[in-house]
Amino acid sequence: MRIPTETGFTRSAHDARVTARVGLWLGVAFGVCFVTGLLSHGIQHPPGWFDWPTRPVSLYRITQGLHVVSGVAAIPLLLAKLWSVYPLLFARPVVRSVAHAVERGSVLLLIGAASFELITGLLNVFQAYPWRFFFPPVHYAVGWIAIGSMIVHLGVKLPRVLDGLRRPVTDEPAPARPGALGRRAFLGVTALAAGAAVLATAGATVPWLRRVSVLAWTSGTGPQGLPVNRTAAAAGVTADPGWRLEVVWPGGSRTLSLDELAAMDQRTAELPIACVEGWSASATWTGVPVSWLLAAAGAPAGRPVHVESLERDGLYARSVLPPAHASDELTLLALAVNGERLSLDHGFPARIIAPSRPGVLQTKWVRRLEVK
Ligand SMILES: Nc1nc2c(c(=O)[nH]1)N[C@H]1C(S)=C(S)[C@@H](COP(=O)(O)O)O[C@H]1N2
Ligand SMILES: [Mo]
Repeated sequence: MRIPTETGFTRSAHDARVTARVGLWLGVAFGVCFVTGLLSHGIQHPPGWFDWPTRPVSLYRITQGLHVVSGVAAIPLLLAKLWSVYPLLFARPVVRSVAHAVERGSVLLLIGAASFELITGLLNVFQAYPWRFFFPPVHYAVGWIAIGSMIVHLGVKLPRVLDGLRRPVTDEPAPARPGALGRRAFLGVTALAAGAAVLATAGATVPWLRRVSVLAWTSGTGPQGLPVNRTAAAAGVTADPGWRLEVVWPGGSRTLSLDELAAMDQRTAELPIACVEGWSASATWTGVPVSWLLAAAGAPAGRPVHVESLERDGLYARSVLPPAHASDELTLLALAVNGERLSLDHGFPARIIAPSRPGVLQTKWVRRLEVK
């Protein structure tokens, strides 16, 4: 099947074989991005049936790394896809039938939603928030619109997609104009651009790529060899010599000073901070496993634990450790990182650091643990 010739749209990049292949790559990138995004959302707002494992310790680092990398790869793929079909987008008449109108509408929605997701996501990687809405719920909702309209689009175009994929790209006609990109060259350039975009950002989460990742500045270093996401000054937190940790459970409570915590059995573990914004970094953390701490205090085990920060009203001043994380011995109330007492910016006097968790849930400046 050929793309209608009424548009004069038959050559090179503007060809069903090319469109189908770029579309397939884009579909895979979107699929990976959507599933890993759902996971990240589920971990941060877990429905009752959802349990996220605590092992391997880097599981969230990997899924969120895939989310960012697949989203970044999708940007050049979406541009190539639009380039490949754009004469069709302006084909006349605009509406031929009800079915055609629905199909056109779903394409518009898909382009709008996909562009919105990729642009806001990319800005988020650079920690830029030049908008007034709260990013996560909007990014999440529009993700559903993008995937929904993509599935409609794929359903409608399936015969043409399959036909395009079945036909080889190699039987090329002579170029329409001297120097015009042939089909294979166009696909090659598209793949290269996607690869370059990935390399430019993946260093934010893959340490050995850091040197080639020009855009991955966040992952570099900070105090104690680790980036700081929100400083103590930004959070309005100061060091308090009279600090005591409150531990509360149904029917009891205890407070512990920093000296008392430091005198308890400690555990040291290599654990990553994996920020939802895409950077991640591993460090060696030392502290009291939350499960040991609760047992020593006499609090019940196997329940969710609510964590509260000294920070008063920040978005990430609170988190909940689900039972699996609360009972994992690698979930630490950390007092030290990389062999030094925590600096104020990394959460002094104590912070949560747990395996396979988004950075937003690794609460700094802990003031209170409440077993529910
Ligand atoms: N109380 C509090 N804890 C917090 C945050 C915050 O804003 N407030 N930011 C979180 C985020 S988004 C990340 S990625 C990690 C980063 O930890 P770091 O600054 O020690 O690297 O801390 C988390 N803990
Ligand atoms: Mo983060």
